[in-house]
Formats: sequence, C-alpha cells, structure tokens
Amino acid sequence: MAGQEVQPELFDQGTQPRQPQPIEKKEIPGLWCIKNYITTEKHDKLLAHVDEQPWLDDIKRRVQHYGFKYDYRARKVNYDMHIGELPGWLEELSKELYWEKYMPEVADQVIINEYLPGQGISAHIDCEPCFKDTIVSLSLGSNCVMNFTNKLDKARRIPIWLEPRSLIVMEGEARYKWLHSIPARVSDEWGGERYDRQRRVSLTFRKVIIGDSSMNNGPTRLRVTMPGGEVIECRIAADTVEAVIFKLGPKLVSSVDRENMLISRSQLSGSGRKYRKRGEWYISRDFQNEHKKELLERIAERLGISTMKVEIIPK
Ligand SMILES: O=C(O)CCC(=O)C(=O)O
Repeated sequence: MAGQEVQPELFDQGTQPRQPQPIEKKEIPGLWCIKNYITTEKHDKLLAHVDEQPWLDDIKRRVQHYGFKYDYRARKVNYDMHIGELPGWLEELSKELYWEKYMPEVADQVIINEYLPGQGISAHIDCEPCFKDTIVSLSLGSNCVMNFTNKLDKARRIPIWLEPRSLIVMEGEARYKWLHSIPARVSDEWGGERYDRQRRVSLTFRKVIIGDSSMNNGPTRLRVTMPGGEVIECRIAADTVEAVIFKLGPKLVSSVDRENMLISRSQLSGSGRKYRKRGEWYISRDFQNEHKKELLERIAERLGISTMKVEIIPK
C-alpha cells in the first residue's frame, strides 16, 4: 500500500501562516490538512452547539444538514431543498474559512456527521454537479484514519490521520480523482500505535452549485392567500407552511393531517423519522414545494376552507 510515508508533510505544524500549504508529495494534489485549526475551547463549544441540535437518523450514522438538505440516494440538491440560512455559529466558521482562504467562497451547505466507534463512511467522491470544487471538513472528538483511494487505480490507497481540531481541505484532484472513506472499525493503527476510536463529529463545508442542470427548476417559494385575503409568503417555503399552520391553528391542522406529514415537537423524540425542525412543528425535509402545496391544499380541504389559495411562484 502506497503512501504511509505521506503523512507528516501534509500537516501544518503550526509554524506556518494559516494558508493551505502546497503538498510536496505528488500522490494527492489538492489535499491539505491543517492541524490545531481551532482551540480546545472552541472545539468544546462547537461540539456543545452540535449536540443541542436535532439529529437525523435516516442513514447508518446520525447526521445534521444545514443550508440545503442533501439527498444521498438521488445524489442531488435543488432549490426546494433549501432549508434556510446557516445558523450563526456555522456561518461564522464558514466566513472564517473564506477569509483565511481555505475556501474560495463562503460555504452555504454544511453536513455534520457523527461516528460512534465502529461507524464509518463508505468510499465516495462528493456529488460533482451538486457542490463546487473545494470541500472542507473539520474534525471534532476523535482521531481516525481517512483513506484516499485513487478513482482509476483502486490499489493506490493513502491513509491520512485526522485529529480532533484539524481541518482537511480537498480540491482539484483530491476532490475529483480520489475517493475518501473512513473504515467502520473501533480502532486505528497509526505510526505503529493502536488508537481506540472515540465518538467523532465532523463538520463538512460545501458551496452548492446553483443554476446548473441538476437544478432543473428555478428557485420557488409558496404564496398562500388566506380566507380573509391576507397573503403569507416567506422566503423559505417551509416557513410559509409553518406560518399558515399557525394561523389555522396547529391543533386543528394536526387533527386533519392524516398522512402525518407534520409532527409536533413532543412527538419527535425517538420517532426515527426524517423531520426538519420548524419552531413548534417539524416538516419532512425531503418535501418539494409541490408537496408542501399539496399538503396545505389537503389541509384546507379537510378543514372545509375553500377560499385559501396556494401558489408556487418564482423566487
Ligand atoms: O467525516 C468526514 O470528515 C468526512 C465526511 C464526508 O466525507 C461526507 O460527509 O461526505
């Protein structure tokens, strides 16, 4: 297996300016690792923030999606999957990554992965039509090995040692020509030592590609004209759904939501289903705006409100 010797040169030892250093080794051009990117204090604060947020458990490991929901099965992101701006604590990090030149643009999509000992991520290249070139991942909690496997020559596998508080930047060849994976195991061997895995949490920052063919519909929003003539039209369609439900009366709405497309906060815990937090209500993150429109129309029909008008309009 090639490349065990690559590691030390990949890391910034803390004496260099905070810019990605070009890699001396030719094996993975476009890959940078930055050790001690954040302080221990910031690390702990970030982990606490992450743990205050709801997790999704629709895949093998728990995840959180911000900015845009990513559809793992269809490998796509589209406008309807915009689930809001990044929360302040992630926006701040995204801006820092940009100011410090680790990313050429401010990230607008973040996925947080949780890996318990024994969990990993299979070899993949991040969706090419969905995300721009530079992908950055920040490690919290535990060391682990990440393997890079050459797309055209699978025998070329280069293990990289990821430490908590370190950053990994993938662009160019590292992004498009190498698959990355984390083996699902409880310990890793590195430098002749065996390390037990602890819980690891990673924050992966990406910039979504807007306006290419993967985004076949332009961005849309929902406009709802209420029976009294009031128009509700929020920038994010899910917010419009929430505002309409609030106006109609959440209890009344839940009594006619026979498909369980909405779920109240108290019902969420342990449900194991994919919901997005929307204030007092959760709405499935996977719903397209057409589905949100149908949901509101069905609810209006069941409540006997014939004068509520729901439209999908361009943003
Ligand atoms: O855990 C990591 O550092 C990488 C995560 C990753 O590859 C992904 O979310 O696609």
